[in-house]
Order: sequence, then structure tokens, then C-alpha cells
Amino acid sequence: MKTAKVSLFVVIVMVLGMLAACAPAAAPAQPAAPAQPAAPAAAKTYKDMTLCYPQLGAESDWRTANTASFKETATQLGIKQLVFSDAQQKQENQISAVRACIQQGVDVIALPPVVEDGWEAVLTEAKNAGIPVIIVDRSVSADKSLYASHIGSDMVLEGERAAEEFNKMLPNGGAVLELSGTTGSGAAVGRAKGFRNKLNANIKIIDSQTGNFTRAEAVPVMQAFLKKYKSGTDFQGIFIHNDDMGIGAIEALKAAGVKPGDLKIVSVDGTRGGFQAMVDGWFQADVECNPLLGPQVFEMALKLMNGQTIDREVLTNETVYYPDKAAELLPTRKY
Ligand code: GYE
Repeated sequence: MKTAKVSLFVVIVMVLGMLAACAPAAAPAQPAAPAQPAAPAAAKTYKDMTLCYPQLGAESDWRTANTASFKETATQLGIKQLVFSDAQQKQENQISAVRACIQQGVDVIALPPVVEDGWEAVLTEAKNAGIPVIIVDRSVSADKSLYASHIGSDMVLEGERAAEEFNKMLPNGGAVLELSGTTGSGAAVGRAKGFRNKLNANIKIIDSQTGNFTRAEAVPVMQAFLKKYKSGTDFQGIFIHNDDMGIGAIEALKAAGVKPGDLKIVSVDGTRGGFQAMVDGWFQADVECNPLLGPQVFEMALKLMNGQTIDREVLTNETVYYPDKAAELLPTRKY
């Protein structure tokens, strides 16, 4: 076999030599051939990937599940490095974390922005450094040309879904309170907007205060509401922007002698805590918001590293959960 190959090689060399000898001695000057394009680089794999995830905080069970999804997916896929940080709900911390990732020269930045505004400068820096950014979970107000894509929930739709629950439960109208998420966050802005889009005109939002998406901050807000307004008389329902604040609110309601079912309460997320609140009769509906975004984000990041086309907006498919199935579904919940 080896000999055959060698002799074939010798023959080819001889033939080429003869052809060269036959070529005209002084070939007319030819313009230089254009440089051959470099051979395409081998496709990048997860093993090559350094992904930056400057998490916005650890304010809720939703967030804990979101962080776990990124860490678990990174391990499962065997990526080179996940650069993770926790900004403790402070935008300046997130911006510093993004800058550190640019400095390090990561392949892709996946950014869950704590608030919508104020990202132009750092997104421009990432763009100038040639590092694609995927906006994860909440949205940004910055121009779309500054980032590759957004993967997350349709927060406006979530607010609309919550409004539809109140429309069904209060067909003759009424008054509701709103316990909203972090001021200026895409999640709170979108949910508040959607809620107002669809709420029947005979249902009034008599007050709206932020509990910053945390249990601890929701308690005093609910206590203050209860001092100002009489439960059941001044208001019949509460729209709460996430389950953690819902759990904080329940604490305050219980302490004030309010019983499960006295008020119509609709929350968002669909965490185990939210399911338990439905089992216990406190929540009449829980609008799903899925935090398990890791797999989709890493898949898109790899496509970006390989210069493949991606969708500019990927919205999660979600539903609404009700108390009738809560006990049955609770053990199956992943977060
Ligand atoms: O609903 C809440 C969390 O941005 C969708 O943030 C997320 C929200 C989620 O703190 O629980």
C-alpha cells in the first residue's frame, strides 16, 4: 500500500515536471492573483466559550432559579468559563461587572439588566470591543443596534393576563392595589403597562407602591396599605408583581386578621412559594414567568461565536396557573 502511494506520488511529480517544461519560457506578465481567503476557522464549540453573566441580584426565588439555570447549564455543556457576579440590585455594580468582562475579553456577555435605562455607554463599549451582548430576562431601552438579541418573557403580556383575571373575578367592578416590582425595571414597567391595558374600566387601581421584588420590602408596603385602606371595603384585590412580594404581603395580611379568600390576589412567577399560596387559598391565580433561560442563552451564544444568524427577540411561552391544579403541580415545579 505504502509503495503504491509512493510510486503514484513519483509519477505525479514527473508529469507535473514535464508539463512545466512544456510551458512557454516567458509567460506574459499576469496581474497578481487575489490573495486566497484564509481557510475558514474550525467551528467553535462549548469548550471554547467564556460567557459573562453579571446577574442583577438574588432578590427572589425566580432569581435564584435563574442563577442555578445558568450555572447548571454551563457545567452540563462543559463551557470553558462562566464569569458570574451578583450586582445586588445595583446598576452601577452591573456596569462595573460588564466592564470587567470586556477587559477580560470574554466571548459573549449575557446581561439581565436591573433597570431599563442607562445602558448605552457600556453596550457601546462592548460593541466596540467586538463582544456580542444578549439581553436576558428584563428589557433595555437602549437602541437595538447596541445588542445582539433579547431572550426573556413578555412582561406586558403578563400584566395583561393578570388584568384579565381581575376582570373575571370582579365582573361588577371594584378597587385594587398594586404591589409593583423594582422601579424602572423592564419587569415592573411591562407588567404595570399590561395591567392597565386590559383592566376593565370599572376596576380602579387606587394605589401602587414598589416592594422591589423582595419579601422583606413587601411587608412594610402591605402594612402601610392596610393602615390607609380597609381590606374588603376600600379594596377587593391586589395585583402583586412577583410571588416573593406576595409571600411578604400575606405575612402582613395575616397579621392584620385578613383571611385567605377575603381578597382577590393575583401574582406573577409561578414559583413553589406561589403554588403554595394558591394551595393555601391566598392567590387566585399565578401568571407564569419562566426563569430557566440558561439553555437558550448558551445555544445562542455559541451561534454568535460562530457568526451564525440568530433571532433578535426570543420570547418565552408562558401560561397562567390556578388553585385547582396547584396541589397536583406543586411537586413537579422546578423552582
Ligand atoms: O418576576 C421577579 C424577579 O425580572 C422576570 O425579577 C424577572 C423578575 C421576576 O425578581 O421575581
